[in-house]
Amino acid sequence: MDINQLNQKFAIPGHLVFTTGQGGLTVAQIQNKLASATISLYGAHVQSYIPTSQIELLWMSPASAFEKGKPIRGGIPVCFPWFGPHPSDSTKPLHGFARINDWQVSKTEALKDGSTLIVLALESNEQTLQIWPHEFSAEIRLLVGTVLDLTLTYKNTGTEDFVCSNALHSYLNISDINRIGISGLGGHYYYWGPGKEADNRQSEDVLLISQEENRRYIDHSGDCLLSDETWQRKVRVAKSGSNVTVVWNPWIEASKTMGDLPDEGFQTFVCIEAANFYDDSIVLHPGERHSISAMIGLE
Ligand code: TA6
Repeated sequence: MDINQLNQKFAIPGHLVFTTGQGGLTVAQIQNKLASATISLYGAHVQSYIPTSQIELLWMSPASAFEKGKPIRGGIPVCFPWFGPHPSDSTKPLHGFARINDWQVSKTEALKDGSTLIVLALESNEQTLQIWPHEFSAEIRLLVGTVLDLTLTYKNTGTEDFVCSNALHSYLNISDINRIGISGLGGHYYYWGPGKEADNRQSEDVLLISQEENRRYIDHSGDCLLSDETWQRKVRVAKSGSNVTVVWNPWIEASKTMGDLPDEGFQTFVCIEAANFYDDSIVLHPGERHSISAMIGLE
């Protein structure tokens, strides 16, 4: 569907309109009494979420490509059906193919509480089956209100079991990496980056970041609270259907290796991601489904 057709079928006056976004990608522009958001149909990717009268909650790289075939750097990439490199074939796209595919709009709705819902869908097709030989249907429900509420649900529509991993890879906008703290992770064990064992344990209650971090906390299903001293705000990242939480900041050296991230970009974001990975990868029998959600909002 082109933008006119999308607007005829799914626009909601006073809530949602489809427009051409950066790089010519089609976006749903949501503006209601509670918040505004920009959601790209490419990747079902939330690019921006701003509660009314507040500063942007998500971080977007000024050097992001916004080009089909490449992931958008920032916002909330949807990592599916695998997280990180493909387990056995490193030529396959990092973090799966969901974030580099076009999703279809299946529903929009203005809710009574003033929030706006958009539901996007992706199904296995010839191209996905070549990369990942499993039939599936996936939908992502994005609810834009006082909280940004995302739920990715995927179903095994094939005849064999499949195993997958996933993440809602939120890039959170911060004033300064040296002036934030993340609580909710104290006492939990984590893998560090590609490490083979979750043999690190966070002893402190509040995580401060002063170097590259790539922590994958296991058995963690609770909330994280991101406190920003300069902006005097706290952002809660709550989740469900996820037992792994990832905290990532590339810091100085790794940032230099990423073409779509300015060298100093790491100073103004931190990723706190709801994930299923490692022993918490999801096995689905034919006909089964699983959902993972993230709820991001100000305290
Ligand atoms: O979630 C952390 C992570 O897996 C890191 O290892 C880092 O590679 C990051 O995601 C970004 O991945 P990307 O493929 O978007 O460059």
